[in-house]
Amino acid sequence: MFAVLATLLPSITTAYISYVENKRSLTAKASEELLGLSTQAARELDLWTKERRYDLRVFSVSYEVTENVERVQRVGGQVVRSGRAYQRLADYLNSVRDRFPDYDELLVVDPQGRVIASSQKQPRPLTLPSDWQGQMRGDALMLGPPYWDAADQRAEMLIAVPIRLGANGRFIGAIAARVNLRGVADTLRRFSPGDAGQVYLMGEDGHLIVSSRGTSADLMKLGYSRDDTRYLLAREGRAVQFASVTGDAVVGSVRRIPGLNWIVVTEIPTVEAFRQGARLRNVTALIVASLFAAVGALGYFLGLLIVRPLDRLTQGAAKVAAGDLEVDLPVVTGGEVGYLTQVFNNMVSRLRDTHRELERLSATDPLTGLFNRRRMMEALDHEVRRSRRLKHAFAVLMADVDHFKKYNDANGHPAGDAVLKKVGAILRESTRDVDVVARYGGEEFFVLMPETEGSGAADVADRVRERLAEEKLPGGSVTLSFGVAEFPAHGDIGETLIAIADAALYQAKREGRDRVVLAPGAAERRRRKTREA
Ligand code: GH3
Ligand code: MG
Ligand code: MG
Repeated sequence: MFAVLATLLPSITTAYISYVENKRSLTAKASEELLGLSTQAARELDLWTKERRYDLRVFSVSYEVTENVERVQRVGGQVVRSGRAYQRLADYLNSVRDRFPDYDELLVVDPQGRVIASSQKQPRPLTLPSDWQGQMRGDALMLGPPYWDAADQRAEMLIAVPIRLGANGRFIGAIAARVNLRGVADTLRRFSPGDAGQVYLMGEDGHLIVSSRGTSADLMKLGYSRDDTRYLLAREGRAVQFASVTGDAVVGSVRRIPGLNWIVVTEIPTVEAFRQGARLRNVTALIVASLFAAVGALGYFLGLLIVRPLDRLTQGAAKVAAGDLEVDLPVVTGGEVGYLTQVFNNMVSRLRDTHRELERLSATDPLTGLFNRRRMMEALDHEVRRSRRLKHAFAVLMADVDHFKKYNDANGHPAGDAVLKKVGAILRESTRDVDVVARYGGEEFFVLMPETEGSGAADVADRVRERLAEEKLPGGSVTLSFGVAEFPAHGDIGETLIAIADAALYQAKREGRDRVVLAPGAAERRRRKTREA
């Protein structure tokens, strides 16, 4: 967990900071580009209008126009489409129109706005804005609202300049032109930001006029709400994120065109603007995820390497604390943990040796090396339970050195000790491995003989007596008296058996020592037990 956190926190923080920085620099770059483009587009469009005004001015001062406007004949207010003046006017308009393909139709109107002549044979009805004369008086140019000409399938707008005559500049009519906005679309296309981006022109009320993708009736029906338009205009000259007319999320910039009630909008889809940022984000996420996986795995294995042995150590220590010294841990790692495991194993091994030694000392008699009385009692208890379960017999022998006090007195204690050692050795050698030989106390010995009947035990005792008799001891020969009892014939608990063997031993003493007495009634009781069974 620590390794994973230590990797993740710094890398995620770094990634976040670089992402934010990157986004900011991308935004700055996009804004710069968008602002530049919209400014250039606005300038171009301003220029475009100025060119149109200039063109129409040139037409309006032409001699063909000024000379003939007032000469066209009328009947009852209606223009007569014939006569020299009319023809010259119409010819002039036609020839001009042929040279300037941007103008779909050129017309001459009288001060009341009625068409006098047109470049087309059948002039379409002309609707001038109500304040057309006012507009022309101001900057000598009238700009009508852009519209979609359904008949000819094109976006157009009406432009007009006054025709004046003489030194005082008398207003005698106007030259009007239906201008095709295709040219405007072409201009915009040059400033379109990238393949996905676009530039478009809209009126100050928010409706679309032309776009860098061209002109269409549908496009002209699109538009922003009044609030959205206000929002964008309030942020003129800045790059902002907003929803385009099509609803897509875009980054864009708006610019008013001075002198016209038009706005240029330059925009690119947000996704496009931040594509680089998104790629960086994805790459970063991938790197962080791989780091997470790699460090997680490493951390996990390190954890196993450190935690597992520590776990084993803890469990081992708990076992030792509970008294189990048979613990030996595998040393699988090097380093501190491996060393600690080794030290632990050594410690437990020494503890085990000490424990065994203590156990040995607590169970044996130091002089003879035989089991002591405590250990003997345990063995007796165990044998009683075992034989009871298996319904087997076993025998116990109590032995006592005869007149040992005298021997001691005559030969000294060290010689007496040597006798006790000798007796112990003979007892040990004369019995089987499974027999338990113990020093019961002073010069008394005890032998437990599993799977043995009293008579068998008495035979063993006789053999011991014979061997002892052959022994050359420094202070002369020594004899032993024995008492023998049998399980379960003489008793089925340890204490009873000892008491009965002891009684038999005393009987042996009383009868003159150096003999074996089998407790009475063993054969008798055994017979009774067999009968009962
Ligand atoms: P009995 O034939 O009736 O058994 O006579 P006894 O002298 O052997 O019996 P008693 O109980 O009077 O004396 C036992 C003697 O054993 C007394 C003691 O000095 C001696 N003794 C007991 N333990 C040791 C020992 O560890 N070493 C030596 N050298 N003598 C011991
Ligand atoms: Mg004694
Ligand atoms: Mg004795």
